[in-house]
Amino acid sequence: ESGKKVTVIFVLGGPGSGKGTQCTNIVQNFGYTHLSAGDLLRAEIKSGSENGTMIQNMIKEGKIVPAEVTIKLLQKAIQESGNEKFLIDGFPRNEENRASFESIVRLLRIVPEIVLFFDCSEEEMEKRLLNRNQGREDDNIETIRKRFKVYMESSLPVIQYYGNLGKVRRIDAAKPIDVVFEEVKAIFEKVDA
Ligand code: UP5
Ligand code: MG
Repeated sequence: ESGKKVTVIFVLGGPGSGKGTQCTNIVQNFGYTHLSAGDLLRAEIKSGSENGTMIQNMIKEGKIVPAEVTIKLLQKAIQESGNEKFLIDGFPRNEENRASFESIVRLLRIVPEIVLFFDCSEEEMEKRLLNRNQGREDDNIETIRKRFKVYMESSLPVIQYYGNLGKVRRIDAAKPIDVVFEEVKAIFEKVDA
Protein backbone atom coordinates (compact mmCIF):
# COMPACT_ATOMS: atom_id res chain seq x y z
CA GLU A 1 0.00 0.00 0.00
CA SER A 2 1.25 3.47 -0.89
CA GLY A 3 1.21 6.37 1.54
CA LYS A 4 -2.15 7.78 0.45
CA LYS A 5 -4.03 9.69 3.13
CA VAL A 6 -7.28 8.18 4.31
CA THR A 7 -9.92 10.51 5.73
CA VAL A 8 -12.44 9.20 8.22
CA ILE A 9 -15.39 11.08 9.65
CA PHE A 10 -17.31 9.48 12.47
CA VAL A 11 -21.07 10.03 12.35
CA LEU A 12 -22.48 9.60 15.84
CA GLY A 13 -25.73 10.26 17.66
CA GLY A 14 -28.52 8.29 19.27
CA PRO A 15 -30.69 5.57 17.72
CA GLY A 16 -32.96 7.25 15.17
CA SER A 17 -31.14 10.60 15.25
CA GLY A 18 -30.82 10.48 11.44
CA LYS A 19 -27.25 9.26 10.91
CA GLY A 20 -28.08 7.00 7.96
CA THR A 21 -30.41 9.52 6.31
CA GLN A 22 -27.84 12.32 6.40
CA CYS A 23 -24.98 10.03 5.30
CA THR A 24 -26.95 9.29 2.12
CA ASN A 25 -27.17 13.05 1.47
CA ILE A 26 -23.45 13.56 2.18
CA VAL A 27 -22.46 10.76 -0.24
CA GLN A 28 -24.48 12.36 -3.05
CA ASN A 29 -22.82 15.75 -2.54
CA PHE A 30 -19.29 15.15 -1.30
CA GLY A 31 -17.97 11.85 -2.69
CA TYR A 32 -17.56 9.91 0.55
CA THR A 33 -18.18 6.20 0.96
CA HIS A 34 -20.80 5.51 3.64
CA LEU A 35 -19.99 2.67 6.02
CA SER A 36 -22.76 1.97 8.52
CA ALA A 37 -21.39 -0.36 11.18
CA GLY A 38 -24.94 -1.51 11.95
CA ASP A 39 -25.62 -2.29 8.26
CA LEU A 40 -22.35 -4.25 8.02
CA LEU A 41 -23.28 -6.24 11.12
CA ARG A 42 -26.79 -6.95 9.77
CA ALA A 43 -25.27 -8.10 6.45
CA GLU A 44 -22.98 -10.41 8.42
CA ILE A 45 -26.02 -12.01 10.10
CA LYS A 46 -27.68 -12.52 6.70
CA SER A 47 -24.56 -14.06 5.19
CA GLY A 48 -24.80 -16.91 7.69
CA SER A 49 -21.29 -16.33 9.05
CA GLU A 50 -20.13 -18.09 12.22
CA ASN A 51 -20.50 -14.83 14.18
CA GLY A 52 -24.04 -14.27 12.89
CA THR A 53 -25.96 -15.70 15.83
CA MET A 54 -23.85 -13.82 18.37
CA ILE A 55 -24.34 -10.55 16.48
CA GLN A 56 -28.08 -11.12 16.13
CA ASN A 57 -28.50 -11.73 19.86
CA MET A 58 -26.52 -8.62 20.75
CA ILE A 59 -28.50 -6.38 18.39
CA LYS A 60 -31.77 -7.75 19.77
CA GLU A 61 -30.58 -6.75 23.25
CA GLY A 62 -29.19 -3.39 22.09
CA LYS A 63 -25.70 -4.45 23.20
CA ILE A 64 -22.44 -3.44 21.56
CA VAL A 65 -20.62 -6.07 19.50
CA PRO A 66 -16.90 -6.49 20.34
CA ALA A 67 -14.68 -4.08 18.40
CA GLU A 68 -12.66 -6.90 16.88
CA VAL A 69 -15.69 -8.08 14.90
CA THR A 70 -16.88 -4.64 13.78
CA ILE A 71 -13.43 -3.34 12.85
CA LYS A 72 -12.76 -6.39 10.69
CA LEU A 73 -15.95 -5.65 8.71
CA LEU A 74 -15.06 -1.96 8.42
CA GLN A 75 -11.53 -2.72 7.22
CA LYS A 76 -12.84 -5.10 4.57
CA ALA A 77 -15.34 -2.51 3.32
CA ILE A 78 -12.65 0.20 3.26
CA GLN A 79 -10.35 -2.00 1.18
CA GLU A 80 -13.11 -3.02 -1.24
CA SER A 81 -14.32 0.55 -1.81
CA GLY A 82 -11.26 1.92 -3.58
CA ASN A 83 -12.14 5.31 -2.05
CA GLU A 84 -10.09 7.25 0.47
CA LYS A 85 -12.87 9.29 2.15
CA PHE A 86 -15.20 7.52 4.55
CA LEU A 87 -18.19 8.24 6.74
CA ILE A 88 -18.19 5.73 9.55
CA ASP A 89 -21.78 5.72 10.82
CA GLY A 90 -22.64 4.41 14.30
CA PHE A 91 -19.11 3.49 15.38
CA PRO A 92 -17.27 3.76 17.81
CA ARG A 93 -20.04 3.20 20.37
CA ASN A 94 -18.06 2.69 23.57
CA GLU A 95 -14.63 3.10 25.05
CA GLU A 96 -13.53 -0.38 23.96
CA ASN A 97 -14.56 0.35 20.33
CA ARG A 98 -12.73 3.66 20.35
CA ALA A 99 -9.50 2.41 21.90
CA SER A 100 -9.32 -0.59 19.55
CA PHE A 101 -9.95 1.54 16.49
CA GLU A 102 -7.37 4.11 17.49
CA SER A 103 -4.66 1.53 18.09
CA ILE A 104 -5.19 0.04 14.61
CA VAL A 105 -5.61 3.36 12.89
CA ARG A 106 -2.27 4.71 14.06
CA LEU A 107 -0.58 2.00 12.01
CA LEU A 108 -2.67 2.76 8.89
CA ARG A 109 -2.19 6.54 8.80
CA ILE A 110 -5.91 7.13 9.26
CA VAL A 111 -6.92 10.31 11.05
CA PRO A 112 -10.51 10.78 12.29
CA GLU A 113 -10.89 14.27 10.90
CA ILE A 114 -14.07 15.34 12.69
CA VAL A 115 -17.00 13.77 14.48
CA LEU A 116 -20.52 14.72 13.42
CA PHE A 117 -22.84 14.55 16.40
CA PHE A 118 -26.55 14.35 15.63
CA ASP A 119 -28.15 15.61 18.82
CA CYS A 120 -31.83 14.74 19.24
CA SER A 121 -34.26 14.21 22.10
CA GLU A 122 -35.20 10.69 23.11
CA GLU A 123 -38.84 11.49 22.59
CA GLU A 124 -38.26 12.42 18.94
CA MET A 125 -35.91 9.47 18.30
CA GLU A 126 -38.42 7.03 19.77
CA LYS A 127 -41.17 8.38 17.53
CA ARG A 128 -38.96 8.00 14.43
CA LEU A 129 -37.87 4.47 15.25
CA LEU A 130 -41.41 3.28 15.93
CA ASN A 131 -42.52 4.77 12.59
CA ARG A 132 -39.62 3.46 10.51
CA ASN A 133 -41.27 0.17 9.48
CA GLN A 134 -38.29 -1.42 7.77
CA GLY A 135 -38.52 -4.69 9.66
CA ARG A 136 -35.53 -4.06 11.87
CA GLU A 137 -35.53 -6.53 14.74
CA ASP A 138 -34.43 -3.83 17.16
CA ASP A 139 -37.23 -1.35 16.32
CA ASN A 140 -39.59 -2.48 19.07
CA ILE A 141 -40.19 -0.44 22.20
CA GLU A 142 -38.46 -2.94 24.48
CA THR A 143 -35.21 -2.99 22.47
CA ILE A 144 -35.42 0.75 21.75
CA ARG A 145 -35.33 1.48 25.53
CA LYS A 146 -32.24 -0.75 25.87
CA ARG A 147 -30.57 1.04 22.94
CA PHE A 148 -31.21 4.43 24.59
CA LYS A 149 -29.71 3.22 27.88
CA VAL A 150 -26.56 1.88 26.18
CA TYR A 151 -26.28 5.10 24.19
CA MET A 152 -26.46 7.27 27.33
CA GLU A 153 -24.09 5.11 29.37
CA SER A 154 -21.52 4.02 26.76
CA SER A 155 -21.74 6.07 23.56
CA LEU A 156 -22.17 9.62 24.85
CA PRO A 157 -18.83 9.38 26.74
CA VAL A 158 -17.11 8.63 23.41
CA ILE A 159 -18.63 11.78 21.92
CA GLN A 160 -17.46 13.71 25.00
CA TYR A 161 -13.96 12.28 24.53
CA TYR A 162 -13.78 13.68 21.00
CA GLY A 163 -15.41 16.89 22.20
CA ASN A 164 -12.47 17.41 24.53
CA LEU A 165 -10.16 17.07 21.52
CA GLY A 166 -12.11 19.78 19.68
CA LYS A 167 -13.27 17.38 16.95
CA VAL A 168 -17.03 17.37 17.50
CA ARG A 169 -19.44 19.28 15.26
CA ARG A 170 -22.83 19.24 16.98
CA ILE A 171 -25.94 19.38 14.84
CA ASP A 172 -29.51 19.95 15.99
CA ALA A 173 -30.95 16.72 14.57
CA ALA A 174 -34.51 17.33 15.74
CA LYS A 175 -35.18 19.66 12.80
CA PRO A 176 -36.63 18.52 9.45
CA ILE A 177 -34.31 16.46 7.20
CA ASP A 178 -33.55 19.28 4.74
CA VAL A 179 -32.82 21.79 7.50
CA VAL A 180 -30.44 19.34 9.17
CA PHE A 181 -28.71 18.81 5.84
CA GLU A 182 -28.12 22.54 5.40
CA GLU A 183 -26.17 22.48 8.67
CA VAL A 184 -24.29 19.35 7.59
CA LYS A 185 -23.41 20.89 4.22
CA ALA A 186 -21.90 23.98 5.84
CA ILE A 187 -19.62 21.73 7.89
CA PHE A 188 -18.48 19.67 4.88
CA GLU A 189 -17.79 22.73 2.79
CA LYS A 190 -15.21 23.66 5.44
CA VAL A 191 -13.75 20.15 5.73
CA ASP A 192 -13.19 19.88 1.97
CA ALA A 193 -11.85 23.40 1.56
N1 UP5 B 1 -35.73 10.56 10.00
C1 UP5 B 1 -34.40 10.78 9.85
N2 UP5 B 1 -34.11 12.09 9.99
C2 UP5 B 1 -35.29 12.72 10.28
C3 UP5 B 1 -35.64 14.08 10.54
N3 UP5 B 1 -34.72 15.06 10.54
N4 UP5 B 1 -36.94 14.37 10.80
C4 UP5 B 1 -37.88 13.37 10.79
N5 UP5 B 1 -37.60 12.06 10.54
C5 UP5 B 1 -36.31 11.74 10.29
O1 UP5 B 1 -33.53 7.62 10.68
C6 UP5 B 1 -34.46 6.94 11.48
C7 UP5 B 1 -35.88 7.23 10.98
O2 UP5 B 1 -36.16 8.61 11.18
C8 UP5 B 1 -36.07 6.97 9.49
O3 UP5 B 1 -37.35 6.47 9.28
C9 UP5 B 1 -35.88 8.34 8.86
O4 UP5 B 1 -36.61 8.48 7.66
C10 UP5 B 1 -36.41 9.26 9.94
P1 UP5 B 1 -32.08 7.02 10.34
O5 UP5 B 1 -31.43 7.93 9.39
O6 UP5 B 1 -32.21 5.59 9.99
O7 UP5 B 1 -31.40 7.17 11.79
P2 UP5 B 1 -30.12 6.45 12.40
O8 UP5 B 1 -29.49 7.43 13.33
O9 UP5 B 1 -29.28 5.87 11.32
O10 UP5 B 1 -30.86 5.32 13.25
P3 UP5 B 1 -30.44 3.82 13.53
O11 UP5 B 1 -31.63 3.14 14.07
O12 UP5 B 1 -29.76 3.21 12.36
O13 UP5 B 1 -29.37 4.08 14.67
P4 UP5 B 1 -28.70 3.05 15.63
O14 UP5 B 1 -27.47 3.73 16.09
O15 UP5 B 1 -29.62 2.58 16.69
O16 UP5 B 1 -28.49 1.77 14.71
P5 UP5 B 1 -27.21 1.08 14.10
O17 UP5 B 1 -27.63 0.39 12.88
O18 UP5 B 1 -26.08 2.02 14.05
O19 UP5 B 1 -26.89 -0.02 15.23
C11 UP5 B 1 -27.85 -1.01 15.52
C12 UP5 B 1 -27.28 -1.99 16.54
O20 UP5 B 1 -26.15 -2.65 16.00
C13 UP5 B 1 -26.76 -1.37 17.85
O21 UP5 B 1 -27.79 -1.15 18.78
C14 UP5 B 1 -25.78 -2.43 18.31
O22 UP5 B 1 -26.46 -3.51 18.91
C15 UP5 B 1 -25.17 -2.89 16.99
N6 UP5 B 1 -23.92 -2.18 16.65
C16 UP5 B 1 -22.74 -2.56 17.31
O23 UP5 B 1 -22.76 -3.46 18.18
N7 UP5 B 1 -21.57 -1.95 17.00
C17 UP5 B 1 -21.50 -0.96 16.07
O24 UP5 B 1 -20.39 -0.43 15.82
C18 UP5 B 1 -22.69 -0.55 15.40
C19 UP5 B 1 -23.89 -1.18 15.73
MG1 MG C 1 -28.59 3.91 10.86
